[in-house]
Amino acid sequence: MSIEIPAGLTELLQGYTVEVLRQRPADLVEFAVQYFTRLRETRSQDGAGSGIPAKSGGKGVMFDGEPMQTESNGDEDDEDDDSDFEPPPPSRYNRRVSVCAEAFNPDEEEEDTEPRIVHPKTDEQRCRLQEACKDILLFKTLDPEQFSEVLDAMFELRVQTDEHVIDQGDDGDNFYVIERGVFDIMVRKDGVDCCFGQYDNKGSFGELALMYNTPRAATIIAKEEGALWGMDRATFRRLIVKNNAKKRRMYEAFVDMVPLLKSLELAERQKIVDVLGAKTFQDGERIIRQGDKAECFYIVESGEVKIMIKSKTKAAQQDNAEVEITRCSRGQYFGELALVTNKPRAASAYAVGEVKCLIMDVQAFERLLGPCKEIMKRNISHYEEQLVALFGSSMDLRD
Ligand code: 1OR
Ligand code: 1OR
Repeated sequence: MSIEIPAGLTELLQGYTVEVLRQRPADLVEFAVQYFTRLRETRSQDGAGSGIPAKSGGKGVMFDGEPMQTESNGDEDDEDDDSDFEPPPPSRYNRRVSVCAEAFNPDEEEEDTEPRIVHPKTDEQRCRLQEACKDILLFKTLDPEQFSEVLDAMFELRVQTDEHVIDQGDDGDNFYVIERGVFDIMVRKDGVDCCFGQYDNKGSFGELALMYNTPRAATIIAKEEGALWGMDRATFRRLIVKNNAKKRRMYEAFVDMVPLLKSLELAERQKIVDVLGAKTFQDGERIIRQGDKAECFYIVESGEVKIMIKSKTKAAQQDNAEVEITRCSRGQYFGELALVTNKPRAASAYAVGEVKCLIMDVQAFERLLGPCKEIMKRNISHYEEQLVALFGSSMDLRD
């Protein structure tokens, strides 16, 4: 028995498949409806009856290699330009497209046609902004020119007590850096809103929806009057998302070989790379101070880190002497204990020679390293054994 494949079917499906691979829409059916509707419109415009658009050489709906523009369902006011089927003019092409249709491919060199956004600032504002941004991990791998563009594009924003800066489920508009204020992180699960953490006068949020074209993953509520710096979506994508392609090239192979992260899926490790910051410490520099509140988790990329603890003997306590308890080298992690136990830092960490660390903030740690927590807890129980061996009693490192 032979099955006859209708003329044009292969090309038709190929064209659709290619567009799906280029644009990676979230909803394949919705995308198919839009794709084939446009295809039919081209055909009727061309007066061709074959089902294969003449304009695109039989390959489907493509505009001289430009990705197809698609609009979300609810975008009623844009219906009228659906018939516009020539290569879209730059203004239309650059316009914000619907969340599910915008492609995410950090490896793709997007054309840099967006106008640079500059919000003029006084010297005083720029100082405050620089201070707020100096420890933002997402900015740590930018080159100085990109960082300066980031600062130019940011705008100041005041928030009131109980104000929702972000609502879970919304489309992403801005990324935010905290200058001051306390903000609750609320996530709705099974219809119940739960508080999963808090930003306390530092940090940043709102990157996920912009990075991955997903709805907002959490609600962020100001607990007091506060000040934020915002960055628009287009600038975030142009600078930060593009930089993520570079980060993936730089760190993916390394992160793949970190023993702690071995149990994670490839996609989970990639997400870790997306939010990692990198920082270099000079010989003798203190990375963590015993007793401090914990904000970050560290993986050693190069060099050696010395972990020191204040001795429990009376004499040593008086002169504040520290004893070395262990060292961490390439691929090893530290700074997890305080995050897992919700306690102050149990020891101090110092660079031995020049050290480069990859750093993750506590929110990303909670969000992405859940599956590795069991391994960390197992290792923490070894700390306790060593503590007993060294000092003769356990300091109760866990809750
Ligand atoms: P967004 O663009 O999705 C909400 O908007 C933001 O909240 C999100 O980016 C993050 O910047 C921030 N899960 C999801 N989003 C979180 C989380 C989080 N923490 C901060 N954000 N967690 C998992 C909760 C189940 C971690 C809680 C500590
Ligand atoms: P942290 O967040 O408490 C200090 O910040 C870090 O030093 C800690 O996480 C661990 O990652 C790391 N006891 C306490 N902290 C240790 C220990 C340790 N080893 C590494 N860290 N030990 C108990 C000895 C008194 C184990 C020694 C081998």
